[in-house]
Parts: sequence; C-alpha cells; structure tokens
Amino acid sequence: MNLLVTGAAGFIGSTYVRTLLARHAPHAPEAPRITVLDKLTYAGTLDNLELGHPRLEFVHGDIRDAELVDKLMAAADQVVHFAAESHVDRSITGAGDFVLTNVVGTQTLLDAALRYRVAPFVHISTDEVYGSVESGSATEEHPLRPSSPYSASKASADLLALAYHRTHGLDVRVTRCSNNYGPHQFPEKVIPLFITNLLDGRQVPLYGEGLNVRDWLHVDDHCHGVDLVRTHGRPGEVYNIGGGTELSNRDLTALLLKACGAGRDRVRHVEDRKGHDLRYCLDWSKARTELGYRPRHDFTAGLAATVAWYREHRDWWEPLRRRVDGGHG
Ligand code: NAD
Ligand code: TDX
Repeated sequence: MNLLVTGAAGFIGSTYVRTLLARHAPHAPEAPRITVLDKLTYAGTLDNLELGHPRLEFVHGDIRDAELVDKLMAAADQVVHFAAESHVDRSITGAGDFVLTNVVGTQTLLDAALRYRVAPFVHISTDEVYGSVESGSATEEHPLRPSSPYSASKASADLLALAYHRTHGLDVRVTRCSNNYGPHQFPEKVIPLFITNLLDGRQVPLYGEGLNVRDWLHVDDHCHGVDLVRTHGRPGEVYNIGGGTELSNRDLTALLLKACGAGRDRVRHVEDRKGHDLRYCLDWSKARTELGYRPRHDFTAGLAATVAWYREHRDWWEPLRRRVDGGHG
C-alpha cells in the first residue's frame, strides 16, 4: 500500500509518519510505503523525518504543483493531507499564502485524487472552523463560523473536500481536532514559544487578559485518531478529535512557568490578537462511539515530557527560532 502524506515535514504530519513507520519492521512487506510531499516552508524541516528509512520517500514540492501532484497521486493508494499554512497570527498579517496553500492546494490534491479514485482521502481540518464556542461543545453538525483568515481558509478547504464526496462520490473523510501539543511543534505556537522563551531566560507574551480557553490534545492521540479515521472511518463523514483538557491561557502559562522554574515576572501582557476566539470545545462522542477513539495522554505528564523534550533538543529548535526571531520577544 502506498500512502501519500502531505505536509509531513511539519509538526503533526511528521509525528504521524514516524508512528506509522515504527509500527512495522523496516522491511516488512505488508507495511505501508510512505511518500511525503512537502514544500519545506519556514515551518517544515527535514530534521523531523527519518530520511534513510527504506519505506519512506521524501518529495520536495508544492501541493499546488498540479503536474507533480498528478504524478504522485497516480502512484498512491491513499492520502492523508496535513499540508497547510497553520499559524493564525501570520494569517492576520497576510492571508495570501493561506488561500493559496489551504484552499487552492487542497483543490489541486482533490482533483488529482478524483482522477485516480484514490481512497480514502483524509483531510485534516481544525476545530477553529466552528469559530468561538462560548458554552457547551460543538458536534460535527455545528455551523461553521470561522473568525480568522486562517480558519476561513481551513473551512473553505474542509467544505471543498466534502463537496468532492457529495458531487463525485470521492471517499473523503474530514477530521477536526483541537489544539495539539508535543515534541517537534514549531516554536511560534503558544506552548513551544513559551517553553523556548523561558528556557532562554526571556519573557512570554500573553495576549490580552489570558482568559481565552483551548482544549489541549497530545499530538500522539491526534495521530491515533487520524489513523482510526483512515482505517475505520466512513466516506463523506466528519470526525471531531478532542483532547479533553480545557485550560485558559493564563492557567496554561502558570503551568509552564512552574515546569521551567520561572516566576510571574516573566509574563508580559501584550495587546490581544485581533478577532481572538474566546474558546474552542469539541464534542467528540462520534469518534468515540464509531471508532473507539479516546485520548490516552494525561495532560500533566504530557506537558512535563514536552518541556523535557525542548530542554534536551536545543539543536532542533534553535535554528528554527532563528528563522522567525524578531517577531517574538
Ligand atoms: P505545521 O505548520 O507544523 O506544518 C505544515 C507543513 O506543511 C510544513 O512542513 C510545511 O512545509 C508544509 N507546507 C506548507 N505549505 C505547503 C505547500 N504549499 N505545499 C506542500 N507543503 C506545504 O502544521 P501542523 O501544526 O503540523 O498542522 C498540520 C495540519 O493540522 C494543518 O492542516 C493544520 O491546519 C491542522 N491542525 C493543526 C492543529 C495544531 O494544533 N497544530 C490543530 C488543528 C488542526
Ligand atoms: O504568543 C502568543 N501568546 C498567546 O497568548 C501566542 C502565539 C498565542 N497566544 C494565545 C492565543 C491562543 O488563545 O494562545 C492560544 C493558542 O495560540 P496558538 O498556539 O497560536 O494556537 P491557536 O490560535 O489556538 O491555533 C492552533 O490550534 C488550532 C493551531 O495553531 C492551528 O493550526 C489549529 O488549527
């Protein structure tokens, strides 16, 4: 079986690929062969991938390159599509790449998948498509009310993917997950940004009052959920994948300060994010009842292990910080 995985030089995609490769012996004949397509934007790094693995091929390219995508899709049996511009703050200062990669790139992949009837096509969407959920939790039927250019581009891609199922009968499956954390996350997202700042003796920029709430999901649990959808999900269906640990940014920051042995003086209150969603919260009972999904990682232990990973892997994150520094204090 040939699996095409897009965006797997990034955080979640690379974790997914490492997990799949580790499941079998390197030369096991029944194990999937994986082709990664990644453009290596600022967010992608080959350090995330085991390049010498006999069942892994890396292709450097853009998901909008229709000729390249056609060639790869012709050789693929299944697709898991992670590639995206993924950072909300960047979409506020410039939305162009978000529309090009997240919308046009997804459509380019869907068109090619349709030509070769590649199935399933698992599309990785996000809880942000529902917009802020001020109370209760969003089921898969909740209206889509994205707030940022990022989430609007992800909602567009998500709806396009579902349209290829309704119009063409393509076996598309969509996952919408909550905020991921864990090793290998690019140090612009709140958890790795705050950890690496604290390890470097800097302050952490907390937006507004720090009262916004996120539901934290360990990246390994997310990858487990994605694979359940790939192997046991139903065509045309959406699956929410939640983490079960709701925290305000203020409370999260307090945990990170403690884990890094830093005091409250290291918090700098900065201007709030424009259009900042107050809260995300998913109802993931569909994934639980249909697929047997449940998050397995305890947040306290998972966060401690994540802090330890960043402590021990300066060689991984220092070059990435240099790519983006100037924007973060
Ligand atoms: P990431 O930014 O770490 O990685 C994205 C990868 O996509 C990078 O390797 C980048 O080089 C690649 N890429 C970007 N544009 C490309 C293009 N045009 N062609 C080919 N490759 C391209 O992102 P992530 O955090 O790993 O997120 C993966 C997916 O999960 C995204 O679709 C994101 O929207 C979704 N998601 C992420 C989270 C989260 O908490 N990180 C939560 C919900 C959903
Ligand atoms: O410097 C910061 N200070 C701060 O207070 C940053 C970067 C963030 N924050 C706050 C904003 C959010 O309320 O922390 C919270 C989390 O922010 P991000 O890490 O940027 O994540 P979020 O905006 O919630 O989006 C993430 O989850 C959903 C991913 O980046 C998306 O790709 C995913 O779709």
